[in-house]
Amino acid sequence: MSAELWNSAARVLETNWQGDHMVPSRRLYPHQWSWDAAFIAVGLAYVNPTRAWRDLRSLFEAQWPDGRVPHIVFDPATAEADYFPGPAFWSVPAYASRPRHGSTGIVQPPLHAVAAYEVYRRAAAHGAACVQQAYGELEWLYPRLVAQQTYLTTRRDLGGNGLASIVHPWESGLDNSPAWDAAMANVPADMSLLTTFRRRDLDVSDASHRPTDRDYARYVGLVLSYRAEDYSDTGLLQRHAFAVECPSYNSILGAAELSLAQIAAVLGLTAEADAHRDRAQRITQAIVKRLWNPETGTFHARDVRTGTLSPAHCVSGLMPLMLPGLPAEQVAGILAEARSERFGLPDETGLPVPSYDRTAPDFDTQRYWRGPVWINVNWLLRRGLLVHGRRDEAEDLRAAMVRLVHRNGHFEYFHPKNGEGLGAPTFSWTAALALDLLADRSVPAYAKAG
Ligand code: 2M8
Repeated sequence: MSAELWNSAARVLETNWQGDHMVPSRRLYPHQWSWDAAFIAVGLAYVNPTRAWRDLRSLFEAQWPDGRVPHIVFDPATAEADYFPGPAFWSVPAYASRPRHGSTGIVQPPLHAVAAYEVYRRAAAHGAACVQQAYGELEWLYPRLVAQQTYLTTRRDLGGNGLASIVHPWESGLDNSPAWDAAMANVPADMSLLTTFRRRDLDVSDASHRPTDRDYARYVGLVLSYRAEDYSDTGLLQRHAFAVECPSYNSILGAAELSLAQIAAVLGLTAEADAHRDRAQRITQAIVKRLWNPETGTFHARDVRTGTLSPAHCVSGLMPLMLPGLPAEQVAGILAEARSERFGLPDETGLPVPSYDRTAPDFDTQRYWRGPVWINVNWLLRRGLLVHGRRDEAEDLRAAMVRLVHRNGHFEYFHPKNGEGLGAPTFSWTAALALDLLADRSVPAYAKAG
């Protein structure tokens, strides 16, 4: 089974390569996406490390002068009509050496330092020239990764609590997650906006698997609001209808500091390595202080505008497990939640965990981030289990992911009851992470470095 899966995954990554970047899927997502590039690099590291570095470089060449790494880098060869909202809609001005309309103005989870360290770590298997290449790439990336963290921890600390706020659900990567329902209820849904634009996603996928028109009216309205001031973050909380501290986003922010500590150590920057570890610890503490609900025993998203925690139990609440400094009480809480009937680790269902609470009345088996199983968040959860020494459960989860993708294909997401493939059929991060799941059973290095 593993050779067959390995080869099919490598083929997906071959098919979706577009000269200097990888597309998540040719039909549905014909540009480069930010956090996809991180997951993809982890898998490309095995089959084509040069492309892994090229993909990360293409993304960071589009970094804004303020440090933000855009959530989409637009491919100038792709027509405006092939993705909505496209480059003209975002209307990003020219910056640095980039032409206008080159990217979006929002961000995605900063997983790239984690990915870059993983690609570096694997270089040894490809020989000395590859190690030298990896070192050079880390040198180039390091200051850019630091600038990304600085942007998120300063300009985007809208609540002033040491956490980054997302200002659009797309920034979370978990687009229509129920985690945003309460905050999104306060965002005006101007349905007339949809008469001016056409949803391209519905041409290429089933409407019952995608966010609703009402969601899209709000998504578009939020882009217009941020765009109105050229994506400035100054005074944003006062004039923008959505600002949320997400446990998954901020856990990745913390894990990135730990990977930056390792990258700094490789580059001989010892004092900087210590500073990154301190920052990771501070982010971990802020996540516990702001996003832990002792009554539910898990983590939830906090609406910065109203100060309230979302009541929804979402897979994002399990993500702080990837932080080695998480206190024992919270580790135990996440493990209990992950094992419970809400999420049911594979010994209950044989499947990886769903994106949303299986017992919730609005659990939806098809609609995107409101129920289906996604490989990327399960891959992060498995890392968390390894970080906290839960090797057996990590192995069960690994086996469940491998089984699911082998049986059903490299789909974007999967039905949480029968495992049927949903969304895009040849999806890059599913293929890339399948390679990693086949190849690597080690504990993430930053957990051991402590
Ligand atoms: C999905 O998001 C895009 C918008 O960014 C979309 O629905 O059009 C999400 O699953 C996101 O996490 C992912 O990065 C992106 C591309 O795979 O697709």
